Amino acid sequence: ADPIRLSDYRKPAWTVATVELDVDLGIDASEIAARLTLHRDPAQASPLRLNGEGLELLSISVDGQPLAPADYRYDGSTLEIGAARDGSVLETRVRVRPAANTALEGLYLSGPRETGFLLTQCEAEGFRHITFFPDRPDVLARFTVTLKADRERFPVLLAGGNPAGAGELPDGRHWARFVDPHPKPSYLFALVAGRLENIERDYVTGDGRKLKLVIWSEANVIDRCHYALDALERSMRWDERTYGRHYDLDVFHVVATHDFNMGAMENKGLNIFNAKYLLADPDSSTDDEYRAVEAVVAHEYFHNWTGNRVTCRDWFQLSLKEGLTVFREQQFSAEMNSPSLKRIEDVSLLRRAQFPEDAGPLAHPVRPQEYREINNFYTATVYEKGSELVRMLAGRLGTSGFRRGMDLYFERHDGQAATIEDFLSALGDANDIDLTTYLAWYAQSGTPRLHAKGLYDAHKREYTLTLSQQTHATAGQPHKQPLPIPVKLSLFGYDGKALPLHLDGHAAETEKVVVVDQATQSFVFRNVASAPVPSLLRGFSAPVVLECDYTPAELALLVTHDIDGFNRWEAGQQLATLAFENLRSTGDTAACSAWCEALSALFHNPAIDDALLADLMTPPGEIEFADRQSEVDPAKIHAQRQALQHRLAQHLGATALLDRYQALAAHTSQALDADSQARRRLKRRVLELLALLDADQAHALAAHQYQNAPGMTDRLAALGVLVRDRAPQAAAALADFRQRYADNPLALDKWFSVQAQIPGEPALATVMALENDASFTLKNPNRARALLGAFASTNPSGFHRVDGQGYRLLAERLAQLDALNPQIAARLATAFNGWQRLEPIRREAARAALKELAQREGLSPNLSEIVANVLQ
Ligand code: B3K
Ligand code: ZN
Repeated sequence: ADPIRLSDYRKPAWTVATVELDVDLGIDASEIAARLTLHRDPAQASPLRLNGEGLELLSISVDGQPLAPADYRYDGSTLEIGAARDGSVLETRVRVRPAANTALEGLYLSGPRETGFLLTQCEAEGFRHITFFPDRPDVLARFTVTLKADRERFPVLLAGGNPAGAGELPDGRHWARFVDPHPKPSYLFALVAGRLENIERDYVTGDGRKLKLVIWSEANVIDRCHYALDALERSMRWDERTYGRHYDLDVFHVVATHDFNMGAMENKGLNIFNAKYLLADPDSSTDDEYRAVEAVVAHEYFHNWTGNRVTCRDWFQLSLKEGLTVFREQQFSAEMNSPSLKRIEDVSLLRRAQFPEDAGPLAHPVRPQEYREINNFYTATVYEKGSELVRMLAGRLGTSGFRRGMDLYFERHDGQAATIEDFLSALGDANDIDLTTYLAWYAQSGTPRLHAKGLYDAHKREYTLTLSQQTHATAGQPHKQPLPIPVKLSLFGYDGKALPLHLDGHAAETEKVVVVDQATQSFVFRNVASAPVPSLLRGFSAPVVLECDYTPAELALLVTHDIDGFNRWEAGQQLATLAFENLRSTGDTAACSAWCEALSALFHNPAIDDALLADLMTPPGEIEFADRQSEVDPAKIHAQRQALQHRLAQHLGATALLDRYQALAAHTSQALDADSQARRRLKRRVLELLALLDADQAHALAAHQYQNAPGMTDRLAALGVLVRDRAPQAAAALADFRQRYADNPLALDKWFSVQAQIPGEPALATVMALENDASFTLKNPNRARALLGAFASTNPSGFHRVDGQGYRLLAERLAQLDALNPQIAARLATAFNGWQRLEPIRREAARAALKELAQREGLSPNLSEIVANVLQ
């Protein structure tokens, strides 16, 4: 089939004012009766065409008249009806099969058929698997949903909107009705039915609406939902305080499921969460997972305004809701936790996940021009780079200007399906600024490289900074334009003090933003007493790769003297990268020594935060290092990165590391406050470094830490060290973990992942053995990701075997998985991205495995699109 193109967008020829759904629920078969009131755009002549994917049509009528087979045509994906007029009422009845739905899109069963519950996932195009509808986001309709089911089997019946009645039916059945007063696109529809428990809390919005917040889960995990409920309340207050946005229904339902294709879903009034991002307790969740729960709860809640009240005109605009909502979540999490640590985490994610995407055959603009399978475009580019674009806009406008712009955006587009242009116009108009130049960021793929060169003229006391930008060609975009790149900068003197900046007569802050919007631009700073060290792109002010020929001493100065945590970390990353590259190319150790010395000074500096120190002592990951090379040998990169860390460990010394470990280990609290989390983070890093110097001692400490851990963070950190090192104590710890969490699938996922991450040669045999574990199944997305995703996407030295067996294993599993769940198969297949830059032997092996996969019969459109794109 041809791709769908943004340039082909047409307004819908038919819209739907109201939908009444009557759903008769059953595990094997459910019946959906739909009554749509239709409107026709008088300017368009097309007949009524509705989406409907694989539906068993039981009856159909228009304006009360049953249709004869000759009156309509249904080919399994489109229903065409000649007889419909403006104002017509269409009634259909269809049957769907939830228990047989392994794709987890549409209406499906979570859990075993005897005890599991029914739920839906509609974004992006799942609603068409439930009933006939113009399943596109610019058709906004009022939904009334009535659910009917056996009371004993389905005691809880939920749908989006406000509760509007419930009651008994004959034969032990019951019903419940929900009316959503807010018109919404079909992708935000949801229902849930089954045996579920709940916890709830009253909430009064800032504008006086009294409502209930209710979290639902299966009985055995309901005790682990309290943290999410607190996080939800914090998110709601924050959105009121920060953006003046209040919740708008009488109830907010959140449901946890173990069977979910993604993290969570913002269905109006009925969010559905992958249990991984909702459940949290100290015994089975790490500190990182607690923060992830808070972040995802906030993200989905924030969608109520950025996504639901203002939705997207078409799926090309996906970043309008996703980039913006990720940005809002990042602001929230920064306020709830440490801003520097949050920024470090987000920039690391961008570099690990988005930069490689933007550098290879899967590169696409934040607003793609075309797609075949929309589910393949829920990418790091749309989400994370999209968020960076919003951050640049927000930075340009300042806090109050951005708020003014957001207010205008909501005022203009509430209840509408909007575009990126609408967003930029609202932000710009509210501030009398033309932001249209930023549209180029949405249209152009590839990560710009920003080259910086400084020249100091001692005689004139002038410092000239020349910044040039260049973006490499990407698939379909041979020629790139310069983009507006905001560069936040400071100049440091050699005494480590930030200098006042005199630029174009303006004085005299020590930090300033210059915008580079040409290929090359120079900025002249006057009155500079001595040659400065520039600190560029502070706070990561634009999603670019900075290339600046720093000397090791200059970077060390920034690591040592910058007071901003993020910038200090960033300088450390650059210094570690320089150290890494010099060691491998020329063997020159100067940068490595500068890195070790700067970190050693910080290690002994009591003023620095433990968590920041832990991050500072972590060099960029193997994927980030690989991203900078043209002939990648993942085994070598692993070894070289280990060697770099070994030098750091040596420099710090076993005694200092051991002392620090013991001091940190003296705190045994499992509290979640920032200091306790920070200590655990540093303790783990120190133990990992110690393991490079004195394995026996570190393993003994890890075994002890494993046995005595008060919570999952310490337990998993210790297990990780033992397993990755294949320490003699690993087997016992793994057996203990396996048994301890036999009934906790989320914890068991970690047991799979930690073993799939064993570096190098042994990983493959481990993964293959784990596939035979009784609890392994390809049917559960979390489990498949925990084993195969961890292996293929987070363990480069294990996956990229020189014999190609990693590639063949993945290809084989992708084909199997594809038959069950195409979305998950397509997502895991992106692990092949970057194969073109592998060294020749691996490259050929990867190509062969991909080619063989591409040629298999019957691949889903999802998987074929990724495989074809990655191969090109
Ligand atoms: N909007 C959903 C993602 C839906 C993915 C569909 N394949 C979750 C989120 O971004 O909040
Ligand atoms: Zn989202």
